[in-house]
Amino acid sequence: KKKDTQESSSFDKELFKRSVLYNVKTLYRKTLEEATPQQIFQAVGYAIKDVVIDNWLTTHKEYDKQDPKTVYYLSMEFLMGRALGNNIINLQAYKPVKEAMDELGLDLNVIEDQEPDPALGNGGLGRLASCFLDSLSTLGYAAYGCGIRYRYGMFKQEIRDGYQIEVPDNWLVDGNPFELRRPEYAKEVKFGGYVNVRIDENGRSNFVQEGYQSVRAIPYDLPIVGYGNGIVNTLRIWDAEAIECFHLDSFDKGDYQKAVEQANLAKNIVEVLYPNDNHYAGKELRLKQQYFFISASVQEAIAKYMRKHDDIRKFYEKVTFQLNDTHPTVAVAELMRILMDEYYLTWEEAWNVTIKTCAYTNHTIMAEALEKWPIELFSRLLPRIYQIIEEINRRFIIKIQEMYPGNQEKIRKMAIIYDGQVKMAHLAIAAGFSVNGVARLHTEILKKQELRDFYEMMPEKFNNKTNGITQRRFLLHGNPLLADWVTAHVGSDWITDLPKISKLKIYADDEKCQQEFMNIKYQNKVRLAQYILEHNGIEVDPRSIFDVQVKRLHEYKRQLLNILHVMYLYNQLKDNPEMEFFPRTFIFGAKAAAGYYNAKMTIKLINSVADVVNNDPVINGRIKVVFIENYRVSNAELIFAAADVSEQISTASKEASGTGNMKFMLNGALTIGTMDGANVEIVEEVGAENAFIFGLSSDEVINFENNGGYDPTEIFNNDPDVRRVLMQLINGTFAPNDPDRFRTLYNSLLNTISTNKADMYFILKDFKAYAEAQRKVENAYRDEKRWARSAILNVACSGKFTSDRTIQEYVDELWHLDKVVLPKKV
Ligand code: 26W
Repeated sequence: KKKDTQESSSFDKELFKRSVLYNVKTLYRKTLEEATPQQIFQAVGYAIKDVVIDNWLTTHKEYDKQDPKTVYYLSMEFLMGRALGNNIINLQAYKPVKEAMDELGLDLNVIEDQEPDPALGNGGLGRLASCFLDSLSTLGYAAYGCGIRYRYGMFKQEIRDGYQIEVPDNWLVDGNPFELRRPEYAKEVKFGGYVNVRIDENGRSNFVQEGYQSVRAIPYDLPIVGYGNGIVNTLRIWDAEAIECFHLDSFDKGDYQKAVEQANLAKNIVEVLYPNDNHYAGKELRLKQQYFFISASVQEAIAKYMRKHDDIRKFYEKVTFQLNDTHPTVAVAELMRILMDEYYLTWEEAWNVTIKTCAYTNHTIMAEALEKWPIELFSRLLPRIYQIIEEINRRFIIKIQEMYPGNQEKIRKMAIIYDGQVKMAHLAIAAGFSVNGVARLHTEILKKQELRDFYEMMPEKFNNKTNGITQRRFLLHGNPLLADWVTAHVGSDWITDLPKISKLKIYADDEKCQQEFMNIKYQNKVRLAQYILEHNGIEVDPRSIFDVQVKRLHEYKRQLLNILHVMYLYNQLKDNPEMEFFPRTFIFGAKAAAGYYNAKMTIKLINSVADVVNNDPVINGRIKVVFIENYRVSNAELIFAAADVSEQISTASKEASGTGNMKFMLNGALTIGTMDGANVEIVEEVGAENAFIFGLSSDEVINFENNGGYDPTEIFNNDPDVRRVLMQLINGTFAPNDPDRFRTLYNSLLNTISTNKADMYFILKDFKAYAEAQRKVENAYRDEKRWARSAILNVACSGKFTSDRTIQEYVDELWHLDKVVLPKKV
């Protein structure tokens, strides 16, 4: 009955083995026995790349022939995670490769573990971009991801004495076997100087930038392998190099100075990813990064188009630029610039192309994430781009006035340039054909609240695209036991057609299936327990409930609510050691932005609670708290597979979508969460009886925010359980040597000096409802059959949340790409 998850393929195992041995020899002058694990990884990586390269060539030959419309997914972040395992999976070659490794006496898991995680992103937005690329290739659409080849990605997190320490992530030290340097496509990107009008040889007056500094952008291409279809798209990330302008004869002081400055500019630009998630810092270097990769990407997209077409006015028929949040929004002005200054289109012609080419995705409503650049900085760094944005703004304001004559308020709220600032979201909305949110609730909030004025003026632009995730990485690769089990029951169609997984529903009540499912979950918990023992030195019981919250650390995500609840449980058990209590392991994983004090103190609090609770003989192991160091894509795969409970407890209205919630669901964890982001749609699919929903609704939150009426001190005064937990933040229970350590967290909840800022995220307001939902979790888990049934139903109902569905919606409604099919190999 059992059918294998991985279909057999034409993969030549013997050739592959020889290729690995050959690579070890030619790269390192070593035999397999002498090579280090890292060297073996490199050799295997190059051998896989050899296979991928052929498909990559074929794909692009076919693109050349068929000339399909192409999407450029423009993003400051791509959180790709390791490539080796994923490429092998998508080549449908996992089995033969594993056999080949076995025959060479190598362990594929160990080899995969040698690869550093390419962590060129912060969290949700960057990982979404990577899932989208996987789906685009798998569905057979022509696409480029365009981004930055940061020398240092997301910092490596070390926990010392319970505190987060940021360590540089030098991910390229050993080289990246999958990347291809493409100097032949280098582009020049100009900064600073001033704009001049020049009459050219044809008598045309022309805007030119003079007195600028420039850098050379060099693309590195990474293959994006489609699942089982031979399609390979490209993630193109740009490196910066100095443009040498040393002329020995004109070696005067000015030139020397300029040369050194240009060299520094190049070195700095791609040095490091800004580790801020949902927080705008307004750093000049960040704007340089944005224009750098956008200018290079737009130049190349146009050059590529012009190699095959002659009318630039029809650019939009073959190209879409999807802007991943506002970070790449200078693309609209850069496109206008090239069309007008280099192709001599009129403003109207250029605008017609731009507005049909660009589309914007909004990923957050957090006010502090909005990008607003000071005019002074913007115009100094990008003088010509600023001029163009001024003109876009001037014309946009005329439009506003036409629609709302005499209404100054509208202009104040909607102008692109106002109050000395360039507002990137307003530019993106005005200059594109689409504005989309990333979950149904989020899009509704955009339309009714955050972007209401824009929605009223241009309702046709607004649409929703609920996020998704790739099941290839987060089930097939991350959870092979469950993947095989699913395939054994419903066949392997789910790998490229996730809704087919709903066929599992008929097994939800089958006791044998329930047992098999729980057994697989148990084995995955053993695997994670092993990881935790190795990395944290903490022993956890795989029979306990694995209750997991992994995501960026942010106040709105409310890790603080979670740990306060752990403290509350601890108090209960201390008071009443004999009470019924099902053992629970609370697992956290999160990076905090380096300058985010409350977030960092929350990490310290979690670790401090862990120290006390894990070692209290009265608790006797019934509660364990684990903070997993350096949460990232590679250990995420282990964590999702092992989770029983998925914590999705953001303040309603704040989490645009969430995508971790979907990864947990796919792996059969039950959600405890608020009606926020995509949780709403998850519950809609699986049924409220198979999740634990609690807390304020987004309407209630927004109502409190707009009209006041919430006072956390009231709860503090009237609820002894809450009061006790809060007092423990300032009485040294978890910081005996420094009782004031968590005072700031305490103040964030109660500070009465500025009442409207006290407990902004409604932690106390939701506390009791959360505790109640957690009691329901415990009771539900005691009934193993009922739990297994719910867990299987979560897997079975996860079909909607594949990024394949999301991408198909983008294609059908916004991008209108042509499907590419490769000719059959003979
Ligand atoms: C300018 C600083 C900055 C940096 C990153 C502002 C905003 C961001 C991102 C847009 C934040 C982000 O990652 N948002 C997340 O996007 C995911 C994918 O759509 C959603 O699932 C998350 O809910 C949302 O927080």
